Amino acid sequence: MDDDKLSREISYALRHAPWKYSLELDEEGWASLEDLILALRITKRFGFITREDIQGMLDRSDKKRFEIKGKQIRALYGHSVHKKIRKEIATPPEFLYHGTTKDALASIFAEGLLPESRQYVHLSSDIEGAVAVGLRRDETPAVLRVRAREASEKDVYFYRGSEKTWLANHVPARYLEEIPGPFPGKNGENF
Ligand code: HQG
Repeated sequence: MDDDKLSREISYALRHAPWKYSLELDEEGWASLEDLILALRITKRFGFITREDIQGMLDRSDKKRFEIKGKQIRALYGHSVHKKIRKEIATPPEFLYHGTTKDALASIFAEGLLPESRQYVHLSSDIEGAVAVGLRRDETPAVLRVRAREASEKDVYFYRGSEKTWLANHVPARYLEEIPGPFPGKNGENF
């Protein structure tokens, strides 16, 4: 089983386009696991997929993207579907981190962090996680530190995504600062 391809396809189904898989998400993003499996079986690539394949992919993944509970499955973060997924408000740690492109910095320091095409802004619980997120789009990304606890005590709600991913609706620029490297880059070289 190609875990990466399966994870991407399920992300697409549960975050962005459930209707293409005849799925309906409830308020917390849950969908029927059986219906997801039936929809995946119609595709060429996952014609013989089983619940065990999906569970195995989840268990082997270095990032907790999905959750299975009984007969249901959901994506823990990343949604772009029209109806906003309800997340639990939680008190964040003192600092959270956000990895982004250097090009986005000017705009981020003007407007704060915005969700862009997703429902929530995504934040990492450690610097390493933020570096990995930033490296998806920039070989030498910028890493921001968010004064999350202070923001939550003043005017920002934070929500739990996964263990290492936190969510917010908007993070004003006054709670952000860029942290200097060096950070470990893609091929082992620091940036
Ligand atoms: C940027 C993946 C200009 C923001 C990742 C980011 C993560 C602004 C981009 C998760 C801005 C949105 C989410 C502003 C924010 N001006 N640019 N005011 N405010 N941005 O992909 O955080 O592997 O929607 O910095 O690893 O990159 O799929 O969010 O660059 O955990 O599970 O707008 O998705 O997880 O990009 O990534 P995204 P993200 P998975």
